[in-house]
Parts: sequence; structure tokens; C-alpha cells
Amino acid sequence: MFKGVLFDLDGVITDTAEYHYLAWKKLADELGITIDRQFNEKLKGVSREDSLRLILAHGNRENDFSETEFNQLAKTKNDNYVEMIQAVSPKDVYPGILDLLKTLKQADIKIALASASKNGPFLLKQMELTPYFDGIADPAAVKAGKPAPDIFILAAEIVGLKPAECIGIEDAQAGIRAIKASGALPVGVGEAEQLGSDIPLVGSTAELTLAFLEKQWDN
Ligand code: B16
Ligand code: MG
Repeated sequence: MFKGVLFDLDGVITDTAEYHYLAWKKLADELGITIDRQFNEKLKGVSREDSLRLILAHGNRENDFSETEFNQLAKTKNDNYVEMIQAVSPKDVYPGILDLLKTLKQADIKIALASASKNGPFLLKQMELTPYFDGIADPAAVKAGKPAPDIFILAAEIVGLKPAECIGIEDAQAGIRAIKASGALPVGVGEAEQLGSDIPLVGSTAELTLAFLEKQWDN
């Protein structure tokens, strides 16, 4: 039996992935760069700075900005995003997630956050989910962001486990690659087209029950 679950946040616990997309799209539009939802799949789970690098490269503008300007662009996106998430509340928790957290707690399975987002702790607080988490991995404390495994390794470590004793849940290509590289068992929220057909997938978080996770673990 697995001893811990390492949760991604954006796109797994709540729909902030949509706000990230809208905030990036606004910034890209202002820079004359066109991004769509298909391109956005590449940004999911990717750090703020790496996302901006990908967008600038997409518009062939990677050499157009000084370091100061680059940091200002990242800040503009985040300010916009932070404004959008002020209204996030317990109502925004995805279906089945609260029940899953409660069931995991009862079963004495550790719960850790492995989000790339520096806004993760604020979002958990807004959704009143902080008390369920035994640990929150700080994305600023890891060398390499997703798809590198670092954040999942750290998340397991802060709850006293090895990644190989854990299940990782992700909605992003970069995140699934990170879980695989960490040695945890990946479970994807989304479509095989984006996340691959070699891992267990759910179409909705409502399917993420303890029984479902146990079944994947035993397979
Ligand atoms: P922030 P996750 C990721 O969160 C998002 O998917 C990604 O779109 C975002 O750029 C990244 O967090 C950094 O977020 O700008 O708030 O620090 O999916 O890993 O929970
Ligand atoms: Mg995500």
C-alpha cells in the first residue's frame, strides 16, 4: 500500500490552470505574441519564469528583453493572476478532492503539496484546505522545476517518505514527467492525448477515490 499522495495544485485541486492561461494570454497579446489553449498545455506545471521563456521563444522575442524587463513581465503576469485568485473559495475545490483528502487522513496516508506555484499556500488557505496537508514543498527551494523530479522528491521527503512509496497526481505533461522521474506512481487528470496512454488517467477528479488509487497501486 502507498504511504503518501503528492498533489499538484493547479488543475488537480482547483481550476486555477484557467486563470494562469488567461493571465499569460493577456501578457502575450500585449507583446504581440499569439498563444492558444494547445500551446498552453506546454505551460501547465511549468514555473513562472520558464513559462515566460517559452512564450517569448514562441514569438521569436527571446532576445528582446533585459533581465529587468523580463522580471517585470513575469511580475505583470503574476499581479494579474493574483488579482484573479482573490475570489477563490472552498466552492472552487474540484469534485471529489475534499472527500479524498478526508479519506486519506482517516487511512493515515500522508498528504503533500508538490505544486510549482509560489501562490500554492495562499490558494490552499483560500479553499480552507491547509489543515489537510502534512507538508507543502516550496518551489523556490528546488533547483529545477517540472519536468525535473525535484519538487516531487522534496514533497515526499518533507512528509518522511521516499517517492517510491507515493502516488503523484498531475494534470500537466511536465508534471507527469516529473513524477515518473521521481520514482512515484503517476496518476493523470486529463486526456491520453496530452498525458500519454501509459499511465492511469481520470477524466474528472470525482473519480479520484481511495479505492481507485489502491487499485492503481496494486496493478
Ligand atoms: P506561480 P502546479 C503551476 O502550478 C502552474 O500549472 C503553472 O501554470 C504556473 O506557471 C506555475 O505553477 C507557477 O505558478 O506563477 O503562481 O508561481 O500545476 O504545479 O500546481
Ligand atoms: Mg497542474
